[in-house]
Amino acid sequence: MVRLRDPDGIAQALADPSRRAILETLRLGRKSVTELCEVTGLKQPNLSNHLAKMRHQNVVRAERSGRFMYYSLEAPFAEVLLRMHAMATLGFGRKNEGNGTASGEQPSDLNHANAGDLAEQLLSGLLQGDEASCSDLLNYMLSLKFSMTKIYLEVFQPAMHSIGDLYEMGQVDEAHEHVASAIIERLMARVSEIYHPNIQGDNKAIMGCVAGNLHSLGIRMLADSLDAIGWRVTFVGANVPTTSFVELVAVEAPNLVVISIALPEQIAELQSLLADLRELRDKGQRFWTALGGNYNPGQSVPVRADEFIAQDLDEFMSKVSELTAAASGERTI
Ligand code: B12
Repeated sequence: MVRLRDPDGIAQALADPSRRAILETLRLGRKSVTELCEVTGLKQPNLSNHLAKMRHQNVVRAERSGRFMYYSLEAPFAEVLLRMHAMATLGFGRKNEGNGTASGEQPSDLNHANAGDLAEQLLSGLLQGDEASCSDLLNYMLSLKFSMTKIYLEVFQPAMHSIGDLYEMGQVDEAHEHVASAIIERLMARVSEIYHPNIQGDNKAIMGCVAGNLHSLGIRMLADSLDAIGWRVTFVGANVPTTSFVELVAVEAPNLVVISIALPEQIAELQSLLADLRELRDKGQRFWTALGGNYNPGQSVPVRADEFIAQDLDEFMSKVSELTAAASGERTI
C-alpha cells in the first residue's frame, strides 16, 4: 500500500491546472515524457518540474523501460479525486463548452480540437469496426477534458446519425450498424464510469425502451447524464416487456419514468404502457413520465400534465432541472 509522504500533495496537484492536465492524461494509462508534453501542451522543463514534485509526494510514479522513463498514477485515491474534479467540470448545455470544458477554465491549446472533426474520425473508426482507434479517440477527448455532454452530443450522436444516413443510402449494411452501436455502447460505459459521482441524492429514475424498440443508445445517454448529477438510475435497456416495466415502477417507486420510442409501429405498446402507468398514479403513486426518441410520440399520444416529451439530451436535462427546481422541498421532483 502506497503511503502519502505529503498529505497535501494530491490537493496541491489538483489545484494546479497543469498538474491536473498531467494527472488526467495519466489516468488513461502510463505515458512517456514526450507523450505527456504532446497531450498537455506543457514544455519539457516545466513538465519535468511538476513530475518531480508529484513523484516526491507519491502522487505519480516513474519507471524506466529501455531508453525511456514512463510515468503513471501512484495512488488509487488520486483516481478518486480526479473523478471528483471531472464531476466539477461536468455541465449541461453546449453554450458553455466552446473551449472543451464546461467549467470556464482556461483552455490549453489542444482544447480547440473541433468536435465535428472528431465525430468524423469516430465515424471512420466505427465503419471499419476498429474499436481500438475509437477508444484512442475517446482517450484523447478525455485528456482534453471534454464534458460528458460534449462527447455524447457533439461527437457520438452525430457519428451515429451519419451511420443512419449511410444505411439509408445503402452504403452501410445492418451488420455494420450493429458493430458501430456495440462499440459506442462500450465507449459510453467508460464515459459513464468516469463521470459517475461519489455521492448520490434521493431522486430515482427508471429508464427503458418501449417493447419492440431496440434503440437504446439515445436513452442511455439520458441515463448516464442523470446518473452523473447524482440520480439513482435503473436502466432497463432495449425492448422492455410492458408488464415487467410497470411492475418495476410499482416496486421501485421512482420520481421519474423515462421511455424511448423509435418507430410508429411501437405506438400501441407505448399507449398500453402509459395507460398502466397512469393507473399506478390513480392508485396514489407519484412520478413524472418523460417520452422521446427517434419517433416523436407527440404526433399520436396526447400527454397529461405529469408527462412531457423532449427531443434530445439538452432539452430533457433542462426539463428535469426545471421540474426539480419547481418541486424543491417536495418528495417527488
Ligand atoms: C443504431 C441504429 C440502430 C441500431 C440500434 C442499436 C442500439 N443499441 O441502440 C439497430 C441496428 C438495432 C437498429 C435497428 C433498426 N432501426 Co435503427 N437506427 C440506428 C441509427 C443509425 C442510430 C441511432 C442512435 O443510436 N443514434 C445516437 C443517439 C444518441 O441519438 P438518438 O437515438 O437520436 O437519441 C437522441 C434523441 O433521439 C433523444 N432520445 C432518445 N431516446 C429518448 C427518450 C426520451 C424519453 C427523450 C426525452 C429523448 C430521447 O435523446 C438522444 C440524445 O440526444 C438511427 C439513425 C438516426 N438518425 O438516429 C437509425 C434509426 C433510428 N433506425 C431506424 C430504423 C427504421 C430501424 C429498423 C426498422 C431497420 C434498421 N436496421 O435500420 C430497425 C428497427 C429496430 C427496432 N425494432 O427498434 C430509423 C427510424 C425511422 C423512424 N423513426 O421512422 C432511423 C432514424 C434510421 C433512418 N433514418 O431510417 N437501428
